[in-house]
Amino acid sequence: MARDYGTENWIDWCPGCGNFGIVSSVYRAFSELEVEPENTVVVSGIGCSGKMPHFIDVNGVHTLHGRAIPFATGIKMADPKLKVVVNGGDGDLLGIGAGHFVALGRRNLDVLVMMHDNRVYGLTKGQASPTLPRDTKTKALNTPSIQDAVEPLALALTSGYTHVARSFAMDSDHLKESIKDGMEHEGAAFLNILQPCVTYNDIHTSEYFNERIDKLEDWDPEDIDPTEAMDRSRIDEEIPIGLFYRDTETPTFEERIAEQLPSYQEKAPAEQDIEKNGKTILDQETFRSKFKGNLIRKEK
Ligand SMILES: Cc1ncc(C[n+]2csc(CCOP(=O)(O)OP(=O)(O)O)c2C)c(N)n1
Ligand code: SF4
Ligand SMILES: [Mg+2]
Repeated sequence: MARDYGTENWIDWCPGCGNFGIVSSVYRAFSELEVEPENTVVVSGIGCSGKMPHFIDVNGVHTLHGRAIPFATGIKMADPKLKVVVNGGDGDLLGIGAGHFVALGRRNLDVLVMMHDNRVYGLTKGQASPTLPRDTKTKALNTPSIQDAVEPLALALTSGYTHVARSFAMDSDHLKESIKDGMEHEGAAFLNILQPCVTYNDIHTSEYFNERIDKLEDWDPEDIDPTEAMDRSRIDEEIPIGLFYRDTETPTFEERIAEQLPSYQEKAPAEQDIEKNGKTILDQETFRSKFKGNLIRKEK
């Protein structure tokens, strides 16, 4: 059941925050997909969005600001059978972490990136994030922002992500389905989630998004090129949401490695003994017995 994916940790987001919509949609998506907690890892950076792993009962790593994607890359490459999901803020992924965001697309590594896009730095009290449009004055700013915004979907499409979608934190059914689609895709998947920050963003509120959102209809995400997807995803008077682009032909990074190193898919690095100068210094059995206590999920 969806609630089985919750934890006992106190959720300290502000009442009404869009992050509640995101975490509850994750529970529903994981439940419907029957996600195996022991084979799933949620990786986050720092921000209000970065707290996600504490509230989802699968493996989790709360890393450094901007560095969720490098951690996720290491985890996935060490053990390709794991399902790896990144939860990051717009500042985390497109400010300090922008280079890593681009690199993941170029590699087409099988990781789902969910971006909590509230257009502000929520945790540090509302500064302008890279997705805040120029000339916008949210309540924590003294004067309107003088920087242009990055369009996350356009960047994902030009970086090489093979699954590119947008959803809305307050539309749980749409978001749950978008998360499921992203999890099922094999390759780098990007899901931009429009998320109200009720405390610091008084411009891009739930009402603002509800008035403008337009769900994609009659659109085949597989029968187009990235430029067409970019045109269709552009935010104008209306904000289109849905799956804009999917490419199942481009090889994943795991496949590219296996082509050069056939043993990679037979025995992943995480399944190998640790050796030094040809001698085993830590075998798998000893290694796993040391961590056994951490691998048992609490009875609910
Ligand atoms: C290296 C580093 N630089 C800056 C910070 C301070 N910091 C913490 S969270 C954050 C921004 C959070 O904004 P965002 O990523 O959009 O997440 P949100 O809180 O909005 O979910 C910043 C600048 C930090 N923790 N580490
Ligand atoms: S500051 Fe904004 S993003 Fe952070 S918990 Fe509060 S409402 Fe949510
Ligand atoms: Mg943010």
